[in-house]
Amino acid sequence: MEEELDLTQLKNPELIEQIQDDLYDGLAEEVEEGVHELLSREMTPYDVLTQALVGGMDVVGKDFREGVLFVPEVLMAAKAMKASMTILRPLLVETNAPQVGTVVIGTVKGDIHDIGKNLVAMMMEGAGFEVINLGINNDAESFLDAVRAHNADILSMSALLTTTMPYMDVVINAVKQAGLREKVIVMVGGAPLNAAFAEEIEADAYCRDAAVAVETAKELMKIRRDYAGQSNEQI
Ligand code: B1M
Repeated sequence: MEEELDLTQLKNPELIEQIQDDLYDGLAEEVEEGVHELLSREMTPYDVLTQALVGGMDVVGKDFREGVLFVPEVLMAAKAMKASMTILRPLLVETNAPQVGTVVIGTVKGDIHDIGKNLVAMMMEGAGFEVINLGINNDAESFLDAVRAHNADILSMSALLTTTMPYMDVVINAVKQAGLREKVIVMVGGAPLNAAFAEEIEADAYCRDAAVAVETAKELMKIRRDYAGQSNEQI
């Protein structure tokens, strides 16, 4: 019979490696246990997220690309990742700053990838933004409705497929047609995107990862606030 591994005996790097292995194997309970153990060692929720979980998912992504893993295995890994993100979410939100703005975020039409998008949403919440998370497979109308309903400052879109990223352009055009483009900051992200694509579709920013998304959102909100202040002074 296989001996049960005592996580408390592992040093941090070994424990992180173990969590990554368990994530790879889609063992949600074991991943959660490892996450709890790292947190009990006072590792910050952000470090647990980026080093153990995102690090593990990178390996899954590489093997998926190379044909070592297939969709069912990747789904199991994604499920394990999501379970642990549920533990980390309230902790990331706790490190909260005052509310800095409202963000509508979603994955675009035709695309069901949501792990990275949810990570961005969590980190934005942690930074003090109110976040309206629309989930996956959103058409332009769904984004527009949410921007209007929540008077959003920022519209964030995620796409993980080269076939779905062009839909961001459709959404931006719909925002323009609705007369909302001057009102809302548009940020985009996802693995196949880059800054040139963001520029081409006239988004305000491309964000490489969740940390960059938070920094960019704060920066753009500040610019907007400073600009509004200047305009008021001129009146
Ligand atoms: Co899919 N998949 N997948 N997949 N999947 C990719 C994206 C792929 C690159 C794998 C590969 O071939 N190597 C490939 C896309 C190829 C391409 O178009 N260039 C691919 C494919 C082909 C597919 C299917 C077509 C497979 C099939 O059915 N034959 C299918 C498509 C389904 C659909 O959407 N219609 C499919 C399905 C799936 C699963 C359902 C099995 C699962 C998704 C589960 C889920 O999300 N709930 C899945 C997964 C897990 C992946 C990989 C392995 C991992 C994605 C992930 O979660 N990464 C992925 C390979 C890879 O990316 N290495 C792959 C971890 C996450 C933290 O990173 O999402 O990049 P990421 O998010 C980052 C940044 O990109 C950024 O910040 C995040 C955090 O730092 N970011 C933003 C993301 N969104 C942002 C929004 C912002 C800002 C930053 O707003 C401002």
